[in-house]
Parts: sequence; C-alpha cells; structure tokens
Amino acid sequence: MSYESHESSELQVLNPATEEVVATVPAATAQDVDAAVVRASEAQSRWAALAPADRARALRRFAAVVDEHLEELARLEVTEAGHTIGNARWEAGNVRDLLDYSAGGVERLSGRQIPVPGGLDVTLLEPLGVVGVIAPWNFPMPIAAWGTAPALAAGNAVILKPAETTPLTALRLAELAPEAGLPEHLFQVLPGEGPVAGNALVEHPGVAKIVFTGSTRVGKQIMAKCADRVKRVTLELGGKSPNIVFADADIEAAALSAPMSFLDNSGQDCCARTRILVQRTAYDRFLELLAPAVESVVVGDPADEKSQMGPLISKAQLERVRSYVPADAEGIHGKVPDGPGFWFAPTVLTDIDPHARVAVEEVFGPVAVVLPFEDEADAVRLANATEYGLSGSIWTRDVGRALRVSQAVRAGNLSVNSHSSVRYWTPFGGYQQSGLGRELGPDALTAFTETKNVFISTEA
Ligand code: TXE
Repeated sequence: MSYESHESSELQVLNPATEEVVATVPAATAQDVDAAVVRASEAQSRWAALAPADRARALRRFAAVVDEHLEELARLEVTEAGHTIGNARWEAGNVRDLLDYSAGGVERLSGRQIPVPGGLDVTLLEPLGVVGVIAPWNFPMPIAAWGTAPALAAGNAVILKPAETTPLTALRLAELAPEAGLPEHLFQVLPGEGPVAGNALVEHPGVAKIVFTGSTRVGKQIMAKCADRVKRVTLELGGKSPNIVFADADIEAAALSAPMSFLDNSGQDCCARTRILVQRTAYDRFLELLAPAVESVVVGDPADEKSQMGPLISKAQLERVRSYVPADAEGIHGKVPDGPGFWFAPTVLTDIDPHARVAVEEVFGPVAVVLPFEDEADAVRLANATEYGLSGSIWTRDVGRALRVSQAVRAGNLSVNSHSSVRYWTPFGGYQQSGLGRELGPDALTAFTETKNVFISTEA
C-alpha cells in the first residue's frame, strides 16, 4: 500500500479467522494529518469550482472502477475483517452504489428562492471544505463510503481515518480514486490510532466537519471537542435494538429470520436486533422455532461461500463478548470451529433479568436476549427502556398496530415484518445516545453544505 507516515509506528492487521498477521501499515501522526489537510484544502478549491456535471462524471467513474475491483475489495474485507464473502461482496457493492447515487445528487443539489418584500432572496448551498471521516471496523467499506461519497459530491475533500484493525480496504479505495480520475489528494486515507490521528482530525482547525461512527463513549468525547470550535459533527453510535414479535404475527417467519438479525456480521452491527421481545402467548412456540434456527447457523471460514457467520474482529472483542455471557447461562447455543480465530458461538439467553448488563448494554457479538411481554403498551415500554434508539423490527399482521408501535418506539430506523435497516436511498441515524444527524438518503449531500442566504434589494 502506498501510504507513508512520518514516524515508524505501525498498525498490525490480523486475519481474525486465523490470527495471522496479513499486513503492517504505518500509523499516521498529527503531523501527517496537518500535511493531509493542506493538500486536501488545495484539491477541494479546484474540485468545488468544477461544473456539477464534471464532478458527477468523476464520481460515476470512481463507482465504475470500484465495480471492476469488487471481488478484490470483497476478498480484502474477508481477510482483514473476517466478514463472510457474501456480506463482503454486498459491502463493496454498497460503496459502488453510494458513489453512483451521490453522483446523481450533484446536479440536483440546489438552494431556494424565497419570496420576500423589497427584493429577491436566494439560498446558496456551499461545500464545507475538508471533511474528516472516522470509521469503525465493523463495516469498514460501507461506513467509510457513507461519509465520503456525499461529502465529495457536495464539493468537499475528505480525509478518512479507518479503524486500527481494518485499514486495508480504505487504502485500496484511496488508490482507486485517482485511477478513476478523481483529483489527487481530494480523497486521502490516513490509517492510525484513534487518540492520535483521529483526534488530530477532530482538533484540526482546517477540518470543517467530523463524521464519526463508533462507540458512544468516543462519540461523546468527539462531540465535546467539536463544541470548542462549533465544528459540524455527525455521530453514528451504538444500539440495542428491539425485535418486537406480536402473537398475531407470522410467528414462523419472525422466528426463522430472527437469528440473522443479530448474528449477521457476528453481531458486530449497530442495528443488530439483540433484544427479542415476544408476546407471552406466542413465547413458547417462538422459542421452539428459534432454537434449531440458531443452532444450525453455519459458523466458519468466512471465505467459504457456505459460511453464514465468521469470527469476531479481535481478541479484545472476544473477551468483551465473553464478559457478558455467564459460563452457565441458560439458553440456546450454536457451534463454532476449533483452532485459531476469534470465535464466539451464536447465543440466545432466556430467563434473563431485563435490567441485566447483557440485556441493556451493546454487546457487539452474536448474543441476544429473549424477553416476554404482555400487551402492546408493555412491548413499547420494554422497547423504549434503553438509552439507545437506532433500529428495531415490529412483527404483526395488524396494520393499525404496526403504525401505532412505529410511532411510539423512539428509534431512527424501524422495519415492519422485516429486519432491513440500511438502504442507501433512505435516511439512517439514531435517536438519543445512538447518534446525531442522519446519513444516506435524499438529504445526504445537504449535510455536507452550509446554507448561505443572500438578499438582493430591488429598491436601491
Ligand atoms: O470503538 P471506538 P471500538 C461499539 C461497540 C464496540 C465498542 C468499542 O459496542 O464493542 O463500540 O469498539 C476511532 N478520537 N461500536 O473500541 O474506539 C478509532 O480509531 C478520534 C459501535 O473499536 O469508538 C476508530 O477509527 N477517534 C459502532 C473509531 O474511532 C477515535 C462501530 C471507532 O472506535 C478516538 C464500532 C479519539 N479519541 C464500535 N478513539 C457502530 N456504531 O456501529 C477512537 N477513535
């Protein structure tokens, strides 16, 4: 990989399925961030001055180049993040689609003409300048693209800091951008430690906005630091999403789809439906169907097309997940391969106190709890008994109930009779401590602009 840092500090990239070191990458320093901001700022002025059609064309070429390298990018994601190959292909495809979708927005991004007395009033949507994107390791490619593609489309430059454990796909995307004809230094990737390179981006006066996805703890620190400069910030943080199953639902469909709604990506998904709330009258039937579905999930080599779940990202994450699950925990347990790798078996805990740590904190592993509820009001109360508010599912055949519960649950992304959370066409983000602002969707570009109002007097 072509990136070079000022200092000799390095990041070791491990394959989480084998624990082998697959790459070492120089870690960026605050000095590297300084230099990158200068380069990005120059590139941004030229980029913003291009005709919108030319910016759109460049982003479409970038999308096409990503598409040509889709399999290579997906394999790299399998190697550094342990994602199943099927998921990794979706992820690389998501980068391509988001670049295309954002390119479509470039020419539609426009201000308004507002009727006012005594003159003409127009709003201009101006790019912010240099945007810092700080990405996590759970979806290294898509989450990097959710910040980067609309920011570039709106006329900004981007400096992306990937997570320490997963810098490789981001570095490859940074190589592909100029190959596709994007101006040099418009999109730069600086791998590095969060408190060093990440923090330097947050504190840098030349960075106009931070887009952060990661833990609520670090998100709060970043928000506080951004406050010092009133720096723009979008935060996408943790979740503890409910999967609410009413007795009138298609119980079979709900139970058979429940496992992958919290096991996908080994549960390292901020939208994971880890609190399964089931109406008491359907509880036993639901568990009877859920148990074999969880036990039969194929956990193994993520490069194998048949694997449905891979390892956790790291030893630290494995230990963190273990700390939530008591050795003698009652429930349903799947299987994991022997040998090296950061494996944790699919786990569903029953007979759990709703206030237990595992029932209220984000585990970020393949672990869910099942809790019974009595009626609609009880379901809403349990669903909202969290400081988070990112996603959730509602299973019912009653349309009125689906709408009432959708309105009552405090979360940014709900789905009825489905577990879908992320579509690049629709806004994504959290209520409460799950985040601030929205990504994706028709307004994604606007989040990377400043609105300027201009009044032109007709009376002078
Ligand atoms: O996150 P961090 P971690 C949750 C999940 C997980 C937990 C811890 O529960 O178990 O967080 O994961 C950068 N200034 N999520 O420790 O530390 C860091 O380098 C600037 C949910 O890996 O928040 C990385 O690039 N940047 C989540 C990014 O922040 C800093 C996804 C995320 O790392 C920094 C990931 C600092 N001081 C974890 N410290 C989701 N919302 O999907 C760290 N970073």
